[in-house]
Amino acid sequence: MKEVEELTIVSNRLPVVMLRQAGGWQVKPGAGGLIQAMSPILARMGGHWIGWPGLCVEDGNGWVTPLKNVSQSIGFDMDSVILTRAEVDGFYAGFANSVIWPLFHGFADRCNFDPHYYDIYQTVNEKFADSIASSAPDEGLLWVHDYHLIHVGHKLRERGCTSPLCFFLHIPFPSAENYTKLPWRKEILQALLAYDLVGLQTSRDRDNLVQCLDRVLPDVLIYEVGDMLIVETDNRQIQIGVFPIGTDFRDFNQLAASPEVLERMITLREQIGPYQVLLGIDRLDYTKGLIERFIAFENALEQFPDLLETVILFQLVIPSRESVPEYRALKRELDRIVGRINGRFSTPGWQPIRYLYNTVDQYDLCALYRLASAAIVTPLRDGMNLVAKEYCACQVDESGVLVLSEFAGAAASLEGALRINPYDVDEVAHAIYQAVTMDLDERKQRMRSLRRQIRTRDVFWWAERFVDAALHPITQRPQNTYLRTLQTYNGDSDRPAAQ
Ligand code: GDG
Repeated sequence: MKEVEELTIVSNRLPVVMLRQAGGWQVKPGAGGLIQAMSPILARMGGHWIGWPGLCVEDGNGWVTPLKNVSQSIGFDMDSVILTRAEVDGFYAGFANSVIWPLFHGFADRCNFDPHYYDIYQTVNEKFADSIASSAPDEGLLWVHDYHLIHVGHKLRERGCTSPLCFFLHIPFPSAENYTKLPWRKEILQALLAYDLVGLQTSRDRDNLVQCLDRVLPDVLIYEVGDMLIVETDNRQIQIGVFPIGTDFRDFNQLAASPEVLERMITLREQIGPYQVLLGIDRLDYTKGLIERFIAFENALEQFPDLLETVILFQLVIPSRESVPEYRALKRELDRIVGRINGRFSTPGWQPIRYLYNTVDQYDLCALYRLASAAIVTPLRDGMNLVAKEYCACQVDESGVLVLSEFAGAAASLEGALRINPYDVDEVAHAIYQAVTMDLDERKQRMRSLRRQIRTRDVFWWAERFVDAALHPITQRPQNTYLRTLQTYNGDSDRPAAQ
């Protein structure tokens, strides 16, 4: 990583959110997987971050100075791309979160393929490209993140950029069966091929991408060199690699053992009572399987009466995409189900679900991770899921159990978790029971193994491998070129992550 002269990160959101308040602007830290992952990388390597600070042209000025001040205190520069309210609606709520997000997570029936959204997506990606062209250094590494900005590389190429461009997709890549429903399936793949390196979370995602290339752009040549796939088109070579994202293990581990976190744990324990805690932490999203999780917990309470008045499910839901009507509807549905389950099982001194719709600071986050006997991570589909890894990193006494969906990217690389199918509420109910009744020896054995894997493959390992691949591209086609064809990638892949 030391070889990089200047690193520029580009993502839809900056790691801060600007909020207008009486008398000025408040700068709050942002939450989410991409921010948790990239902040320590930039803080360690230096460089700068280009993104949207969550405000619109219509919100007026006055935010530049507070943002610059924050840049100085967090150790890297930030440059803002400011959008109009109409752009935010069409690009963010529209194309990004009503087309790509559901489609790439396998929920094609939730997509709204409005052509207008695609036009605005292009316009906003152009705005990002303009901002990069005017503020990023000519030398150095440009690393674009995630599904909001797939077209940025292509727009930069249109502006004459010849520097290396890299892209990492934090969410899954869908099976060809799902992907090919996209009206802009050709354009999106062509845009991806404008980068020099495309990184994906799991080999399933990579295999899916190859299937899609094979079907939609059959003229490209695809071959394998070591653990990389190379795509050749228009006399260019594009590397495609698998880079499972990690967490900042040492930081979480240290923080979890700190006196501040111990103090928060004592307070939380007083507030929660003497019950075993099952923990869920998720952004508000239908992909996270929240409704299915609550129903599985209800199922567990029905089947295993010894859970009554001994165990609680503590669910933290981070507000997300509140401008998208579907997310507001999901929030109402969650409120209703929690109310129903609590109404049904509560006793005067015990309530089965503690549900917070809010964010907490890093100390409370670690205190919750440490306090919980088990983390219940049950997404229906997830690129990776950092909550699963952070939970283990905070288990300094190695006594927690991880219940993990086989449809999370994390399941492909974590041995020691109780793997479940999140749609099978009976199986999840049994896993919950197994987790709370597991003896200490087995807990420790499983957690020790999980922590070893997460410590070795932390977020710096991830970034180093990615940057290394970007700086040392494979330029030589091997003698015996091994073509990837449909025979080697047989069958669409919406299957669970392989172990
Ligand atoms: C995307 C992909 C992939 C949550 N609540 C608070 C808080 N968080 C932080 C957690 C964690 C992050 O948010 C959530 O990360 P996930 O990975 O679980 O999910 P997404 O946001 O959907 O992330 C995902 C990820 O990108 C990285 O590639 O793993 O699959 O969907 O880091 O700690 N942080 C604080 N307060 C909270 O209340 N401080």
